[in-house]
Parts: sequence; C-alpha cells; structure tokens
Amino acid sequence: MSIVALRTAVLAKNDDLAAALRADLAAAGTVVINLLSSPGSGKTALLEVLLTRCVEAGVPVAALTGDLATENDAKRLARSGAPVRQVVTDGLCHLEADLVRDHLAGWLPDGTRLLFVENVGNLVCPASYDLGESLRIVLASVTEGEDKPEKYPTAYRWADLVVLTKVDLAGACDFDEQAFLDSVTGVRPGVEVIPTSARTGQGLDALLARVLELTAPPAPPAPPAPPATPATAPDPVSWRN
Ligand SMILES: Nc1nc2c(ncn2[C@@H]2O[C@H](COP(=O)(O)OP(=O)(O)OP(=O)(O)O)[C@@H](O)[C@H]2O)c(=O)[nH]1
Ligand SMILES: [Mg+2]
Repeated sequence: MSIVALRTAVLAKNDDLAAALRADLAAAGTVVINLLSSPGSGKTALLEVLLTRCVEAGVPVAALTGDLATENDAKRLARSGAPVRQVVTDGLCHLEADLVRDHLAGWLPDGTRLLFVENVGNLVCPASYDLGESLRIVLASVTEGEDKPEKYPTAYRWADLVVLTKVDLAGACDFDEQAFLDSVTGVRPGVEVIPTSARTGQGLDALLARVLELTAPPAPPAPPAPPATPATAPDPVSWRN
C-alpha cells in the first residue's frame, strides 16, 4: 500500500470513529468543542477562564487536554473545579478519535453538556483529525503574526470560530488586526473572529456566550396545532334576547 493510500485509510477510519463518537455523545446530551492552535497560543489560559465561568454558572462542563508529555495543562485546568483529564500522546503530534473515546470511557460524568478538548499544540496534523466535535475553534495569538491563516490553511478552512488571543500584547507586537482578518477571510470567508485576552478578560464573555449559543441543544419540536374550530355563527335568537 502506498503512503498516500495508507494515510487516506487512516483518516477514513478516524472519520468513522469520530462520527460514531459524536452520535453517542449527542445521545447523552454532550457536545464536543475541539480547540486547535500552535503551541503556546493560549489554549489552556483561555480554557482556564471558560471552565471557571461555566462551573460558576452551573453549566456541566469537562475537559480533555492533549500533550506529548506532562500533566501540566490538566493541573492548571483542574483548578477551575471542572472534571479534567490529561491525554499524554507519547510523541503523537495530534489527538485522534479513538484516543478521545478511550479517555472518555468510564470517566466522563453523566450529564456533561460541554466537553472541551484542547488538542496538542500544532497547526498542521490536528487539522485533519475529526475528534467527534460539533464545534471547532482555531486560536491565533497576536504574537504569531498576521499571516498564519494563509500559511496554515487546512486548520482555518474547517474552523467554526476563530479566536484571536493575547490582544493585550497587540501594541507591543505592532499587530495589524485588519491584516489578520483579511488573512482569515482569504481562507475561510465569513467565519466569525473574536478578539480576546485571558490576561485582561477582554472578549471572554462574548466568546462564552457564542459557544453556548452555537452548542445549544435543538429546540424541541413545537406541539401540533389544535384542530381549527369552525367559526360558529351567532344564534340568531339568543343574541337578540
Ligand atoms: N499577555 C498574555 N499572555 C497570555 C495570554 N494567554 C496566554 N498567555 C501566556 O502565553 C503562554 C502560553 O499559554 P498557554 O495557555 O500555556 O498556551 P497553550 O496554547 O495552552 O500552549 P500548549 O498547550 O503548550 O500548546 C503562557 O505564558 C500564558 O501565560 C493572554 O491573553 N495575554
Ligand atoms: Mg495548553
């Protein structure tokens, strides 16, 4: 089998597993949000705030976080009070659907509404792997420069939402936000971009509100309309009396 055929088969198998996982989780009322970015863009810092706010608001939330090594991110995220589990990939540069499924088995608390998955920091490999998510968020920090969407189009092409992070540092980096927005639009026209800072709190309320909106369970079907009652003509005798 050629390398291309092997890669296609691996991705197809992952897609099948991801679709099954998404269906199982949906049946249990859980929605997965996959966070992708280059190393150090601020995924964990952002998630620390989002998990804390969800816990405070009573939204049942949990998180899986992937890294090649260490449990550092899980320790940071666990301070929110949400259930958190580290996935140590032992050198694998991305998460795959079977890794997510295996780490959820017997661990994910019943009734979890939102499951955040922090992917391994990498803008290349994670982009090709569906993890059973319903929402894919791509993060970019102002310190990375404006042109990353064009340079890593696969990651941005499938983004449901783009989060610009560390905007408190924009001035120090001479970051040109319009150039970044143009770069995003060139790859993923129409996708929403939310500027944030985990340091100052800017944009975090807006981001959480949008995430909750985009992952809201579908409204129950409207009850059937009652049968139309035939219009009754007034009794010619009674109304006269
Ligand atoms: N000034 C500033 N620093 C930030 C912000 N968000 C994160 N940082 C810092 O950026 C560094 C990396 O942040 P992390 O949250 O660890 O980034 P990450 O994307 O989770 O990194 P990996 O998991 O290793 O890929 C840390 O030193 C954070 O304190 C922010 O909004 N503003
Ligand atoms: Mg992290």
